[in-house]
Amino acid sequence: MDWPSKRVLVTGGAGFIGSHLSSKMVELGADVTVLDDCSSGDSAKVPSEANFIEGCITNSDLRSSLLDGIDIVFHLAAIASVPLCENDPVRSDSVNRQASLDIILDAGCPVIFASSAAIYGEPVSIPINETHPIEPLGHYGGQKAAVDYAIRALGVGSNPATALRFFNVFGQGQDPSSQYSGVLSIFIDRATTSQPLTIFGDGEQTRDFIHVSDVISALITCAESLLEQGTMSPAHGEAFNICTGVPVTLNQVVKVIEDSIQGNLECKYQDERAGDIKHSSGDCSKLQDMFDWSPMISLSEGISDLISNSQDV
Ligand code: UD2
Repeated sequence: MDWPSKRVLVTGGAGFIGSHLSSKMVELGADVTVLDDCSSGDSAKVPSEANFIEGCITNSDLRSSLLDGIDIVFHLAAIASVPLCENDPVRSDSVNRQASLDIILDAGCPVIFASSAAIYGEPVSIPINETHPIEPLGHYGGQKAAVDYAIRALGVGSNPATALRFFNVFGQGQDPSSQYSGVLSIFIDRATTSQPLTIFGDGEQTRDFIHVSDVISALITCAESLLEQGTMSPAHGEAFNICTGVPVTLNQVVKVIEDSIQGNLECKYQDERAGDIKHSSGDCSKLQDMFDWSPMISLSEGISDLISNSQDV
C-alpha cells in the first residue's frame, strides 16, 4: 500500500489505541490528521508529525472540514467508559452512536469503526464468534452495536466500511490511574510499585487480552483492503472480532506477572464488580481466514514488555 500518498483521519487519535495507530501511520509515511477532544486522550501522545485538531466528533462543521480530501478514516473516538455512558446516555448516544453514523454516511471514503466485544453482552456460547447473538448489557454496548449493525447493513452504493470488535486491548501507554484503564495495566502498575492487587470475584473470570500492536495490524489490514477494493473488499459491510482466541483467567494473569518479575504478588480478593460478565473469549478465525492476519504477541511477551518498560521509567 502506498501510504505516503494517503491522507488519513484518526478520530480518537490521542487515546490509547488511537495514538499507537497515529504513530504507525506516520511511520508508514501517511499524511495524518488526528481529531480528539482530549476528554480521555492526551495530546502529548499524538506524534508531532501529525496535524492535531482538538475538537469533538459531534461538531458537524468541524467534521465536514476535516473529512474534505481524506482517503480513509479510522474512527476510534468514543466515550469509552461504561459508567460514563450509563450516567449520561443522551450525551454518550450523541457521541458514540449518532456522530459515528454521521461519519460513516458523510465520509466519502472508507471508514474503519472501533466496535467492541461489549456488543455481545453475557456470552451464550464460548468462544464468541461473529454470529453470536448481539445482546449488549448497557448503553455503551448498545451504542456500539447500533453502529456495528449499520455497517453490516451497508450496500455496494455506500462508503466502504468495516467494524472491528475489540476485546480486552492492552499494551504500552494505558494510564493505570485512568477510569478507562484495563486490568492488566492496573495489575502491572501495582506489581512494579510493590502494592497489593485487588481481584474482584474469585479470579476465575476469563478475558481475551490482545496486544495493541496486533490491534493496529488488524486495523491496517482492513484499511488496505477497503482502500484497494472499495465496496468489493471482503471486509466491506462486515464485522470482525479482534482478539486472540486464548481465554485467560485473572489468576493466570497474576501467575504470568509473577513469573515475569520472579516474585510473589499479594492479591486481595473482593466482591465481584457489579455488571461484570464472567467469561469473555473470542474467536478470531474470520479475520484470520479472510486476510491471513494473526495475533503475534503472546500475553507473557506483552506483559514482560510492559514490565521492562515500567522499570525503564
Ligand atoms: C471491557 C472494556 C470495557 C467494555 C467491557 C464490555 C477494557 C479496559 N474495558 O471491560 O470498555 O468494553 O469490556 O464487556 O477493555 N478487575 C479486577 N481488578 C482490577 C480491575 C479489574 O479484578 O483492579 C477485573 C474486573 O472486575 C473484570 C476483569 O478484571 O472481571 C477485566 O476488567 P477490565 O476493566 O479490564 O475489562 P472488562 O472486560 O470488564
